[in-house]
Amino acid sequence: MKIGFFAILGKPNAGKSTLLNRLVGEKVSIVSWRPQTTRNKINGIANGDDYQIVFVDTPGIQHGKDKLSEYMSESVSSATKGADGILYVIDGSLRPEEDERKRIASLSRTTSTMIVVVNKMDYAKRERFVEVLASLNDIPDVIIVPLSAETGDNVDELLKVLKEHLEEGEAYFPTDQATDSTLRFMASEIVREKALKFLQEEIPHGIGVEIVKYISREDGVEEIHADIVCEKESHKPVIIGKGGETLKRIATAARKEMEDLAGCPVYLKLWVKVRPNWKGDSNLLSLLGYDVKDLKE
Ligand SMILES: Nc1nc2c(ncn2[C@@H]2O[C@H](COP(=O)(O)OP(=O)(O)OP(=O)(O)O)[C@@H](O)[C@H]2O)c(=O)[nH]1
Ligand SMILES: [Mg+2]
Repeated sequence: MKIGFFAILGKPNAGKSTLLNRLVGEKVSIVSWRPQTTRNKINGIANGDDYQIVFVDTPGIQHGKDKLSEYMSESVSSATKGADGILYVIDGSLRPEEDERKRIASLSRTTSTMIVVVNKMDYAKRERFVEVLASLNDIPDVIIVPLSAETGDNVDELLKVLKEHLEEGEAYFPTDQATDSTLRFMASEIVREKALKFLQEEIPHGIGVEIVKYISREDGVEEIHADIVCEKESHKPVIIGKGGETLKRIATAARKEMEDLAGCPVYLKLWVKVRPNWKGDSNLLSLLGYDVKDLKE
C-alpha cells in the first residue's frame, strides 16, 4: 500500500479545512467565512483501494500574542515536522503577497514535496487568479495546482499529483476511518462552528466550547452538555439572544449535525459561561482542548 502524511498550511480563510473535507469526502474539520476558524491540528484520512493519505489541517498562520495563539502556532509547527510533504493553500482571489511567496520558498526547502494549491478558482476574478499563479512561477521545486475546494473542480488533479508522491508502507489508520478525532472533540467543534455562524462581530473569536458531560444513554440517545465559554460579561446576553433565541439557533443547528454524524438521536444542552482571559490561562485552555503538551508527544 502507498501512504503519505501531508500538512495543510496557509493563511487564515484560505480554504484549508474546506479542502481537507473535500479530499477526505466527509466533513472532519469545521469551516466558516471568518478567519481563524481552525484552532487545532486535525487529521483527515483519504482512503483508496491501494493508498492512504493522512492530511493534517492546521490553524491559519498568524501572529497573535496570547497563549491560544501560541498553541495554534505550535500546532502548525508540529504538523509540519511529522509530515512527508506540505500542501500550502493560497486564496487565489486575493492580491499576491511577497511575504507569502517568501514563506512558500522557505518551506519548500524544508520538505520533500511542496504542493501549492491556488484555491477559490470558482470565485476569483480570472485576471487576479492568473496573477496569483504567475507570482508563484519562479519558486523552485514547488508543484502548483489551481482548484476549487468548494466545488471540487480540479481536486482530482491534486489527488493524482499526491498519489505520485506516496511511499510504500502500512496503513497508519483503519482504512474505513475518515478522522481520528473523537466524537467528543467533534461535538465541541460543531458547537463552535454554529456559534461562528450565528454570532456577530468580535464575539466568535473569544469563545471556546467545553464538553462537560457526554454520555451514551441506554435509550440510544447521546446526551451532551456543553459550556460556551466567553471572555466578557457583556457577551453573555448576546450569545443567549432575545428570549434565548440565538443560543437556541446554535443548539438546534449543532444538534442536527451531531445526529447526522453519530447516526442516532442527540440531546444537547448548552450553557454560556464567562471566563475572563481564558485565552491566557493554561488550565482553562487545557480544559477547552488547547494544551501545548498534547502537541509535544
Ligand atoms: N468560493 C469559494 N469559497 C471557498 C473555497 N474554499 C473555501 N471557501 C470559503 O472560504 C471560507 C474559509 O474556508 P475555510 O476552509 O474555513 O478556511 P481555512 O483556511 O480553514 O481558515 P482557518 O481555519 O480560519 O485558517 C469559507 O467561507 C469557505 O466556504 C473555494 O474554493 N471557493
Ligand atoms: Mg480551517
